[in-house]
Amino acid sequence: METLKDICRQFQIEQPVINIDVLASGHINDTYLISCSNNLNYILQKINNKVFNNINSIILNKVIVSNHLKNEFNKTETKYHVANFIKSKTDTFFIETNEGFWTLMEYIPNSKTIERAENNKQVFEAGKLYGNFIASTSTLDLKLIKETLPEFHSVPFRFFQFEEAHNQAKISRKSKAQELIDFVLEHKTEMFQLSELKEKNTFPIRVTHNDTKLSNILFDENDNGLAVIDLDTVMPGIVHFDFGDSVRSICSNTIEDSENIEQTTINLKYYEAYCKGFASETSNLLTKEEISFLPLSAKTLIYIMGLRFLTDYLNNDVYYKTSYSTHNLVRAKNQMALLKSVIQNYEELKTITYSSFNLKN
Ligand code: GN1
Ligand code: MG
Repeated sequence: METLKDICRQFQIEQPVINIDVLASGHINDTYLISCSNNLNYILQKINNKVFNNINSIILNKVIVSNHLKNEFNKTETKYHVANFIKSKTDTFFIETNEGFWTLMEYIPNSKTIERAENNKQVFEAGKLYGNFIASTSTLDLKLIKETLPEFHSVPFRFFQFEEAHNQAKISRKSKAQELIDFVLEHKTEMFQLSELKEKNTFPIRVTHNDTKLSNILFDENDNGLAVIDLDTVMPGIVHFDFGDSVRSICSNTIEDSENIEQTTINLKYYEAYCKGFASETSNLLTKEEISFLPLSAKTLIYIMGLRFLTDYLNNDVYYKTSYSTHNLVRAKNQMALLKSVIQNYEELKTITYSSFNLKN
């Protein structure tokens, strides 16, 4: 087996590697911080080849979007950063070993990631950056971007996967999850709406990030947003995928791994800060239909993730990294608790959304 240092040596970096730290981020890929002797740092990532099998298209999507963002930022003198890919010594953007595919990227100096929001400013900045991502990629030719994980945010597809898992699940796991299973079935009709509207071409297709969690934003030490990272799931999609997934991840009062169901509620102050940040970059771009269904996207994306964690629990944990046997069940319960809170506060969410985007009710 090649060591991580051996892997790094296959990329075009001149200085020797002096330290490697594991970065505990993400449920799918493995990520490392590589420190070199001249104070230059890099991010090494092993892409999970069970989840991502069309590696060429994924890398191409990432490179095309990064280059496009770089050009847009230069044109508009935006302060945001884009992490450059370091090519391999054979001039490719990734290398392949028995264990999977590896990419190396520049580390953006003096940057930090945050797992859970600590103040309104961080949330506003995250909204602004993810809004900027939608706005900046709106000038990119959509035909260049491949759908690498088909139906990634399709509710009918995720529901079908849930049904398949349910049909073959162990009785013990099914009975532990019964309350959640009932909840999922009870809300099915409403949660299919966004996918149905997409099928009817109600919304423009845009370049979307599709994994807009808080930890995929880099901040500086004063909580200013610096960059959007983790472009693995960049695909053609609808703005709701990004907005809804952010609300799920950024505007909850707990993290998705928390067992504290009582505290798992929507934070309306954060929701407002997120909307304001997102609207500051996108309100001139989005259509009336897109804006009016943003609150529904919050419900839907929370439902999708709850469903996916539940499905993986019923499948005996084959997809997400887990640390204990009920880890996926805990995550699914957390997401469904958040969904209940969004349902209870839905009118307030709509009012905040429409006023942030200056849309008349
Ligand atoms: C996965 O691996 P990570 O953390 O970047 C998942 C996302 C989920 C997220 C939940 C390819 O992302 O869809 O929202 O976990 N990515 C994939 O934390 O399935
Ligand atoms: Mg990701």
